[in-house]
Amino acid sequence: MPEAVAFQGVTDHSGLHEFSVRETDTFWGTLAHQRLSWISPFNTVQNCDFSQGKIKWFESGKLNVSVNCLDRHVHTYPERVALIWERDEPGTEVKVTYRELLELTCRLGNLLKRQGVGKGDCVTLYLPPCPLAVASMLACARIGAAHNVVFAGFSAGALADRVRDTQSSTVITVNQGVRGGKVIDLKKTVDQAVQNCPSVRQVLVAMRTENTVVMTDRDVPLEEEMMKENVVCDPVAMDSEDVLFLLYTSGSTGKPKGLVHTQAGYLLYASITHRSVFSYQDGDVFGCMADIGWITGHSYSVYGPLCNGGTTVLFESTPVYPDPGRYWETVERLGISHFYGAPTAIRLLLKYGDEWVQKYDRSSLKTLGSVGEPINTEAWDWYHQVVGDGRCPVIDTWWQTETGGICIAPRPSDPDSEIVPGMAMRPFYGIKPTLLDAKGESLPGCESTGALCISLAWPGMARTIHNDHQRFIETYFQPYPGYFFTGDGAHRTKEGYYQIVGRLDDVINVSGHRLGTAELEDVVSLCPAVAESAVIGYSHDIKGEGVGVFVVLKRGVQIDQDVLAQQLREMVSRNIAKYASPDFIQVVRRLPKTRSGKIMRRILRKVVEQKDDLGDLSTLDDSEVVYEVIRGHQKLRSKQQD
Ligand code: 6R9
Repeated sequence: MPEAVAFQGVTDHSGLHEFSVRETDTFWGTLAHQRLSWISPFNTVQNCDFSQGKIKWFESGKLNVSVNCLDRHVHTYPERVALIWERDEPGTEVKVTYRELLELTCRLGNLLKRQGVGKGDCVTLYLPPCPLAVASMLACARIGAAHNVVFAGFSAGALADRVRDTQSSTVITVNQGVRGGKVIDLKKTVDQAVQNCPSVRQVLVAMRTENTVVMTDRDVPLEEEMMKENVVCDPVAMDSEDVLFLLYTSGSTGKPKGLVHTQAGYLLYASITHRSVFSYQDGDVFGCMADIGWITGHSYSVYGPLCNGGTTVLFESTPVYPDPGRYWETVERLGISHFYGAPTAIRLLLKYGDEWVQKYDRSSLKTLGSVGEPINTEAWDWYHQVVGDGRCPVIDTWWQTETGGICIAPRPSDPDSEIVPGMAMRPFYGIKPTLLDAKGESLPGCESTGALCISLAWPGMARTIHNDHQRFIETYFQPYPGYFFTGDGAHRTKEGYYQIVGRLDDVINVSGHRLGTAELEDVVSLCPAVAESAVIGYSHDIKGEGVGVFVVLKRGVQIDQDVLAQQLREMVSRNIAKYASPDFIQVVRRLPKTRSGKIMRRILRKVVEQKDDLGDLSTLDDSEVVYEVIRGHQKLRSKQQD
């Protein structure tokens, strides 16, 4: 790591990691000076107190994130490509230079200002990955507004919840999205959503396709109005701890959490991890396949690469459109050096065979990354051997919406240090993981398994949950006082490497997307035929986890199981998103419960995974229920196989 030069006496990777967790303020303070452009300097590095959920970095410093991501690069290399928009239609990519992206951002910033948006406001973006989406994010940052990107696969209901919770005055969308050859009516979804959102004054509509859409008084044609604006927009000086963005993610309750990230700490952490975890260098082409609607898109399609003056790919399509060679054809055509994808996509492509990969020239690739869920060794090996021809390191990166950037990954490390398949392995600089047992005792020594906590604050961590600081404290800081609790379990090997075991709470990970079981149960319970339900995640060979729904019908209700399943799937798509749609729905007479009335989801999961050992059934009110559920599940399976 070139930064190591700044720290006296530090010669190797472990020395630098030790230094970073021992002299945290010196470490992060030095990097913040080196790597960010400040309007006025900060006077304290950190001011954090986990017991109150207080996280503050670089206080009294002022800066503008869009200046760090654009202006300073425009001064040195205006014609360098900032974005490559890999549109759904192969071979139609669009390149945007730093100069062009700054102009686009300024025009949009001015347009937003003209529409009355300013510091302290929130703008919701319901957009697929595209240059206008990135420019909208940066335009918000430029004028001091917060952005709230909602994944454009979410339903009108889910979008409305997020718009209302943020009290957004403005929504930005496109007439239609295009993905996998299909046209998606995004503006229509926005129209539906904002009907119930009184805070929304205007909807800016960009044109992704040529099809016109109905425009109301509230709607503003984005391109047309933007072209009337000046290409210069003065950046607002923001405090380090002003809000940069909100991003919603699922938790243990029915209500998603709006996690809040602020300016300087987030940007520093995104950029430093982007550079050193992936050894990103000038001239490289960074291909993060995640949608901008997730934290991975925020940190590694947008903020990290742009802060580093890099070239970043915005991928609008799917891994199988028009065929399963799409990723590798894109790698060849765009000369991608860093490919950062999700295990679910790798598992899917592996099934199509090696030919789809080998058809294309992948010699531009240097590093392969994985994110979002555990990567099993079969997928890891295929990624390494077939995609990377055994010559590119595979970097399994563990992190969360809450952490802002990568916290555990095999790199950086000393040159050529070992990488163990399927493991995130090494904590990043400044990150001090701790494993705790059920009693909250820190597990000493090396080999152990427990709740993954982090014992020191780092600049990228979320600052609060929007409108609910108490929930922030209760979720992350109260379970293990003195520590940030990640919600994941982890194993530490005798070498001291970390391997993520999975969630310890009621969150399912479907194709790398988080989904709360409570959130789904709330939707299922809206169905008039349903008296009670239990939603579980179970291991699924492509999606990582599948979604299983058990329902008890109301007394006297007679409904065909297929009709019910159809109804429920529709409701889930309408109220949450398609990815949340159940893989199976099983009607049961009763659910296994403890004597105190709690549904034992753990047992249902084992039934579905066909585990012989169902664990301790002694706390069950009536263990016969379990056998009934097992018989019902076998029937359902044989029916599905027919
Ligand atoms: C970046 C992102 C976070 C949850 C996290 C964990 C799971 C992410 C992982 C991983 C095993 C990895 N997760 N990366 N599990 N190995 N490399 O995905 O953020 O959407 O907030 O999800 O995803 O369970 O707690 P987010």
